[in-house]
Amino acid sequence: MVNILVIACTILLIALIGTVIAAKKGWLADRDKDGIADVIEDRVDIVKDKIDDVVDDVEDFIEDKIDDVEEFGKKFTRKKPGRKSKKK
Ligand SMILES: [Ca+2]
Repeated sequence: MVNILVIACTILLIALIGTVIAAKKGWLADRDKDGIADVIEDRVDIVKDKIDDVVDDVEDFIEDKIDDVEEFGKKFTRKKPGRKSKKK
């Protein structure tokens, strides 16, 4: 199992280096001339968008949970009405 992962990573790395070299050499289109081929940048943008969506969902979920916990905490820490806090 680990071998498959290592091989997959190696292939990806070689492919990445290959496209970077190809972009540098001008074999692949590179709009902004940063050495990263457009093909890769477009892919990365798509992946980033997907990650952003997932992160937003997770953040919403966590915020909901924090609200729940705060509501839960308030029930226990709520001061009785009319009682003032002691002065130091
Ligand atoms: Ca580029």
